Parts: sequence; C-alpha cells; structure tokens
Amino acid sequence: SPSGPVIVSTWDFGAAANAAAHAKLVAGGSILDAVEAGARVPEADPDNHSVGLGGYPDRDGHVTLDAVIMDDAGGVGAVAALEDVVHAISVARAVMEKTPHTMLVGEGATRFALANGFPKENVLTPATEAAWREWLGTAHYQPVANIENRTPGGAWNHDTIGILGVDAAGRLAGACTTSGMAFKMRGRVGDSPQVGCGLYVEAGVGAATSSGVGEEVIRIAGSARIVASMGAGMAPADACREAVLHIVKLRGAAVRDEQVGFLALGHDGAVGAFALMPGFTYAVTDADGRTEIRKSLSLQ
Ligand code: SD4
Repeated sequence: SPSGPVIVSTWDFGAAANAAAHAKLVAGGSILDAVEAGARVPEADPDNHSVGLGGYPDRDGHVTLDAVIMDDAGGVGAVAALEDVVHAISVARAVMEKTPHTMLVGEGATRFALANGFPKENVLTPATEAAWREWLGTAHYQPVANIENRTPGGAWNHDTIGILGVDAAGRLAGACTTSGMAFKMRGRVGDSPQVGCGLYVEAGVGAATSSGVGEEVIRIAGSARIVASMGAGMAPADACREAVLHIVKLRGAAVRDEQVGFLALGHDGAVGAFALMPGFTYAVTDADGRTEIRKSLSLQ
C-alpha cells in the first residue's frame, strides 16, 4: 500500500477533479466516493467539450454520455448513450448499487436515471450547438476516427476524464466519463463505459484508464491488458507503453494521426502513462493533496 492515498486523472483539467476526490477522502468518503466526486467536476463544467454538460453532440445533434465506475471487489456500473442527464458517473454508480446489471444504455438508461431522481437537463449548450451547426456545414458522414477527433477549429478533442484512486489501505477504485467523440454516429459507444477498455481495476494489482480514439482502445481491451501486464510484474508506464505498441502493431499507418493515451496506477501508488502522440497530460495528487501535472511519454 502507499503511505497515503494517491489520485490520478487524465489531462491537466484533472487537477480540479483530483482536488474534489481528495476532499471527499479527507471528509471520510471511500475511494469509490472519491473517484465519483472527481468525475463530477468536469461533468458539470460547460467549457469541457468532451464530458457531461457542454460535451459535443453526435452528428444528429444529441449529446449522449458514456460512463463507468468500478471498485476492486467486483462492483461495476455503467451507462452508455445516456441523454438529458448531466452526471453520467452517478447514474453509473446507481446502476452498480441499485440494479442486478452492470450497464444500461440509451432510453433505458435515461428512464432509470429519471426514475432515481436525477434531474432532466439540457446537456447541449449554446456553444456546442453552434459548433455542431458549423460542423454540419462541411460534415463528412464517414465513421473515420482520425477526422472525427478534431473539432471544427482544428483542436484536439480529448477531454474525457479517467480518474483512478488508491487509499492508504491499498483499496482501489476508478471512474471514467465522457460525451465520446465529437459528431460521432448516433448510437456509437466508445471505450470509456466498457469495462476493460476505458477502465479496469483489480485488487492487489492496480487500475488503468484511457483517453483518445476509443475504437483503438476497444480493439485491444486496453485497460484490462495494462492491468494484466502489471499483475505480471510490469511497471505502470511500461504496461501502458506495451498497450500502445500493440495498437501500432495491429493498426500501423491507420493510427498515424490519432491520439490514444493510457494512464495506470499501481496498488502501491506507482503511477505511469504512455500515449501514441505527444500532448497527453495527467494530474497526480499525493496524500497531502498536492497536485502535479505530468506530461506522458509518447511513441511519436
Ligand atoms: C471515446 N475515448 O469516446 C473517448 C473519447 C475521448 O477525450 O477520450 N475523448 O472514444
């Protein structure tokens, strides 16, 4: 076990999420409570265009959210293609705790959320609606990941949050929440809500999460692969690198312009990451609540 809790999350905006997660632990919450509290921060932020409120819609103009939460004792809950509810991660937790299932999708997920008291909200904002209308002007209706992962302005659209935590007793939990790839096909589900792809947690070993072009992560069950590598003795960064190399081996030139970033946390508090392209960052918060933004190593 680490000497105190360690919280890590994808991208530099993860700093605010980690702070909320750390505060939850200090207030006596569990590591599961902590990662949920962290994931709710970007979900509520209208300026983060890949998560929750203010996430970019699909190509038909609907914001559809994907999320998963997982503890290290077999607890799993997920939602995919959830609409009209902001806090997908908390709906995922309700799936875990209040149903016999592990994942609800689409209309069933929304109905379940509303029946459990989650407020119905318009998740599309004026800014994301305008971006979608602009995108429609030149829309290429081809499901090619490496043109979808740039926003109309040309910036990378990778703000999914994956957040992993280990407490002082070595208990692990993780959460991952996203609005998915901007202007995706209606009904498309990415890696984020799928156990073993966007998130995996295993007691006594560690946890892993991903961000980037979900299709590439799904092909290799990326997070499960990384945790299995860690279980076999690899350090977190080496396990993330091995997964990236495996994507490249499978996909070659097809992933030349794509980003995939993996982040992993050992049960002992060791942290590592690796990405296909430069630019992947992550936030690491130590037992004292100090947060550092680190740059991931990458293949290119
Ligand atoms: C997805 N992996 O839906 C997500 C997208 C992402 O930052 O990471 N965006 O494929």
